[in-house]
Formats: sequence, structure tokens, C-alpha cells
Amino acid sequence: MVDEPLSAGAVARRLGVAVTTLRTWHQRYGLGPSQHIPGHHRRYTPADLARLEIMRKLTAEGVTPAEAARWAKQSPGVAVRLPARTGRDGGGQTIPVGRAGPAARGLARAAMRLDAAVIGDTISHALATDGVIATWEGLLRPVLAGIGERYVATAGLIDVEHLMSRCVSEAFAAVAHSGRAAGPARILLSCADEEQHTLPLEALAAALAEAGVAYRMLGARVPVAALVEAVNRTGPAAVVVWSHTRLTADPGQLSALLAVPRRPLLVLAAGPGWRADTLPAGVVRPVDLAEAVSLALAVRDSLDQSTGADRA
Ligand code: B12
Repeated sequence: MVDEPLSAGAVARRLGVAVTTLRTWHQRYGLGPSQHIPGHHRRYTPADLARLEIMRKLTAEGVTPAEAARWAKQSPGVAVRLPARTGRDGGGQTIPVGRAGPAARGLARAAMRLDAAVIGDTISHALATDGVIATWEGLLRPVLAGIGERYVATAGLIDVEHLMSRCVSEAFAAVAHSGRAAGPARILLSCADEEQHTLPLEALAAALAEAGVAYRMLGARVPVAALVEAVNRTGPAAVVVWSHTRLTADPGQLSALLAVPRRPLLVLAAGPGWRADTLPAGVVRPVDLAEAVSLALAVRDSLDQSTGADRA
């Protein structure tokens, strides 16, 4: 725990970075010392140090300095002042869920308690009552985003993040199994190479199952050669490639899909990792789950029309 304002040298030692790195973060990203006593060098307050800890952690994980600085500045800067987490109740912290309703607040509390049974029941109930899209947008997304925010502010809740991810996956898998559509799977779902964030793609799979659309799911971390191979072997009409972070959003993966002999009708670059201005021509970027589902349904319907299939 740090309470005294610190010099640049002391902060550098604490974080294990060079003083010149601190200067660069100050000059380029405005992450400098905020305490100013006339006639003295500026000093780093505990809140400054907390922001720098986030900066160091995220850059060490490969997040770009500019993006890491954005997160660091957004954080409330309380990491070093938080009470130590005790027991299994999450140490009294909460997951922020913004304006989401009571169900999301209840789910967030269950997640903090690591109460897998309540998490599972809450999600399954919402899926059965409201459907996949509404459950994703109104319940799961706010809680997942809140866990992400807490992680940035405290570098903690990794246990909560993992348990919650597992419960969300299981609930989506149950929908996907019970609603598995008959007929050829013309939609291929895949994460980009090295991408481990699968939940949004699992949400899409469950929403497609709910809508009676058959699909194939390749899951996390699919190397581009394997994706191209799968497209060549199965000839899908639409391919969705999920990227959650810039690190996994190599547009070359999309270009490779556009170059296969049986080019899919639709290639979707889904997720916040992709940058619109770097996408190859012909690739479509949905803004959310509902749009991704509509595009997939449109492809399914156009195939049905061209083959004369009757869905009524
Ligand atoms: C759960 C989680 C994990 C789990 C994933 C488990 C799983 N099976 O998916 C695990 C633990 C594996 C994980 C790992 C990591 N994670 Co993580 N993770 C998260 C968390 C908490 C939720 C992810 C999620 O599902 N988000 C879904 C919603 C909440 O995200 P959203 O941005 O609002 O999504 C919207 C858009 O994408 C849009 N959209 C646009 N098109 C489409 C199309 C479709 C079909 C859909 C559904 C939506 C959609 O709508 C979405 C909402 O519906 C996020 C926090 C966050 N805010 O996302 C961090 C987060 C994504 N992770 C992060 C990081 C840094 C990592 C790690 C590098 C950490 C590490 N040290 O290893 C690794 C990355 C590994 C890798 N190479 O992929 C950062 C990314 C920062 C960045 N921008 O680069 C985040 C943002 C946390 C943070 N705030 O720092 N993570």
C-alpha cells in the first residue's frame, strides 16, 4: 500500500520500468505526476501510481501504449488503495453494470460470490424468457463489460472472469444443442488466429440455433491456414471471423478467405478488434449481434430462394 507521494525514481523502481519510460508516458499520454508543491519536483500520488500500474500491465500484455493509456486514464485510480480481497465473496467489491436492470445487478453479485449455480440459473432463465439477443445485450454484455472495467482498475477478478465465461459458454451451448437446425451448415464461425475471446461468437451460434439456422463453429485461435482449409472443404456461404483486440485483427486473414476458389458470398469481420479502414473491399463489419444474425439470415434466405427451398 502506498500513501506517500513518490519521486519518479521511486515509481520507476516500484513498477520495474525505466525513468525514461515514465517520462515518455507523461509526455505522450499525459500520465504524469499530479502533485505539485511550489519549488519542488512534481510527485506521483497513489492515484497516479495506480494508473501507471495499469499502463505497465496492459503494455506488458501487448496492448498498444495509446490504448493502454486510454484505459489507465479512465480508471478511477484506486487500485493500490483497494482492500485486500478476502474469502470467497469478492472482498466487498462490486461489478459496475451501468444502467442495466436488476437481473444484471443480481448476476454481477452472483459472479462476485463465484456462485456458479445462481449464475447458470440466471442466464438460463433469461435465455428461455427473453431469447439470445436480448439476454446478450441486456444481461451478459453489461456484466462482462463491468468485469473488464474492474480488471482494468484493479488487475483482479480473474477468477470471476473465468467462472463467468465458463457459465456463459455452458448456457449458450445448451441453447445451441437444443435448437440444432437440420440441413447443411452454410455459415462458418471462427475466431481469428490467437483470439481467445469466444463468447460473442458463442452468442451468435446460440442466436442462429434459436433462429433455426445451421452453422459450424471452429471456436478459438484458428490459424489462417486452418480456416482456409475449412472453407475449401465445406464451401460455406458466409464466414464470420471474430477479433476482440487489435492484436488478433490481421486483415490478411480476411484477404485469404476472399482468395479461395469457392469464395463465400459473405465474409463478416465481427468484433471490436477490426479497424474499418484496414478491411479488404468486400468484407462486411456488423455493429452488433442483431446485425450479424440478420446478415446470416439474409444469406440463408437468398440460398433458399436460389435452390427453391420452402421454409414455410
Ligand atoms: C471474458 C474475457 C476474457 C476471457 C474470454 C473467455 C471467452 N471464452 O471468451 C479470457 C480470460 C480468455 C480473456 C483473455 C484475455 N483478455 Co479478455 N476480456 C474478457 C471480457 C471481460 C469480456 C469479453 C466479452 O465477451 N465481451 C463481450 C462484450 C462485453 O464486449 P463489447 O466490446 O461490448 O462487444 C460489442 C462489440 O463487439 C459489438 N459487436 C460488433 N460486431 C459484433 C458481432 C457479434 C456477432 C457480436 C456478438 C457483437 C458484435 O457488440 C458487442 C456486444 O454485443 C473483456 C471485457 C470487455 N469489455 O469486453 C476482456 C477484454 C476483452 N480482455 C482483454 C485482455 C487484455 C485480455 C488478455 C490479453 C489478458 C491476458 N493477459 O491474457 C487475454 C487475451 C487473450 C487473446 N489472445 O485473445 C482486454 C482487451 C483490451 C484491448 N482492447 O486490447 C479487455 C477489454 C479487458 C480490459 N478492459 O482490459 N478475456
